[in-house]
Amino acid sequence: MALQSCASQLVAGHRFSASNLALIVLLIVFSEFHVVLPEGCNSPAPSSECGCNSLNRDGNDRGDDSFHKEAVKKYSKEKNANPDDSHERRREVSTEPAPGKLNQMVLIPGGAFLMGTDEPGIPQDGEGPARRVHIQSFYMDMYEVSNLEFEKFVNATGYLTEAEKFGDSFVFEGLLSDKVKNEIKQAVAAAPWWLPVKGASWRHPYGPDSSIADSLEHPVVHVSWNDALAYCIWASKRLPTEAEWEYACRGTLENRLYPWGNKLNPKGQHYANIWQGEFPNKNTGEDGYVRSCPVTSFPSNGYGLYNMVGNAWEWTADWWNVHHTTDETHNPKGPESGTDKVKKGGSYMCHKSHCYRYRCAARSQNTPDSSASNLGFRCAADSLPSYLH
Ligand SMILES: *[C@@H]1O[C@H](CO)[C@@H](O)[C@H](O)[C@H]1NC(C)=O
Ligand SMILES: [Ca+2]
Ligand SMILES: [Ca+2]
Repeated sequence: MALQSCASQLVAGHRFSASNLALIVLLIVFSEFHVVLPEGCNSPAPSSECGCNSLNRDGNDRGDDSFHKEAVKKYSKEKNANPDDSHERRREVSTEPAPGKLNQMVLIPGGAFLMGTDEPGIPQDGEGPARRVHIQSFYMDMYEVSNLEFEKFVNATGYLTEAEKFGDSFVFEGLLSDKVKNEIKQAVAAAPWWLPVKGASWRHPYGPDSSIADSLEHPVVHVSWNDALAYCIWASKRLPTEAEWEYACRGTLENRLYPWGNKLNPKGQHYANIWQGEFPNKNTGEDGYVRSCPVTSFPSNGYGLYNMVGNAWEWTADWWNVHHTTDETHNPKGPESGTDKVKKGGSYMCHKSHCYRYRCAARSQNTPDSSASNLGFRCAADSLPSYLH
């Protein structure tokens, strides 16, 4: 398989010390089993790869819904309403979230739309074909889940994210201090700007010497799909399906590239937090931000949703698959099982030259236990949680 050449790329040119053995193993395992080849390994096309989908832990992909079932039990209202538990379990018992500016939802009225596109920017991602999809009314978070809201969840439940349990997470090199960078001897060869950083987590998004003190209103990052689901269940919400996410992204517009239309910068204005300049060496921050921005920044789309594209990638409920039928469907939920989950919207690292994924039809994937400095989420719900009434 072509995979082998990528595997050798992955470790080529890096020195490994004994203390890095675990990581080497992780990288090798990753390189052997990762199912989606980084761009360039299998395609002569100009690179459209941000390396975002290379950031998978080798993990024991459950490929089923066991985590979902566990989390539903652990973070459910029923469970939370039961106060006579042991101390240990009480820590897991959450109070109901308080309504705040940042956990508001909007109604997305049901309807039909064209999901995907017949003019894919990145065909191998399975952006096509365009297909007619019916969506039932649902609620969507106006904003990406912020550090502030995630901290409420962690305070209430004692939840430990997977990055904290594993002890590391992937951080974009350009955002690390020199001190942290110099301690790291390896990278993902197909995407060398991604470094596995010990101590990186949602509380320390740019490495152990960083904090969220000044970015409480920024999207929480370094959260795995499993972490995202646990949060949504705690908040009496759920993750959006990919179809719901894309329907919401389009903001009532038919068959447009972006939530606001087809022009990236209408009237010279920026509508999303992406990358300007030369990726990965120079981000001019022309849109105001070289890293994440507050979840309330930039104009909202036709449904009142902010930062659907750009800022942080957003997990969806669906398993990943690149083959879609053109059959008309109702509330599709994606494949029954898989190894990776779908993420949507691109991030502050996306540039057309390298990761043209800040479009509603664009998509990418990671294993459900993966986390990175540009990957977050927002929740959906069938009905408005009572605390938001
Ligand atoms: C979480 O708990 C800490 C420590 O008690 C507190 O300082 C912080 O304000 C709490 N965060 C939120 C969002 O409530
Ligand atoms: Ca930017
Ligand atoms: Ca986003």
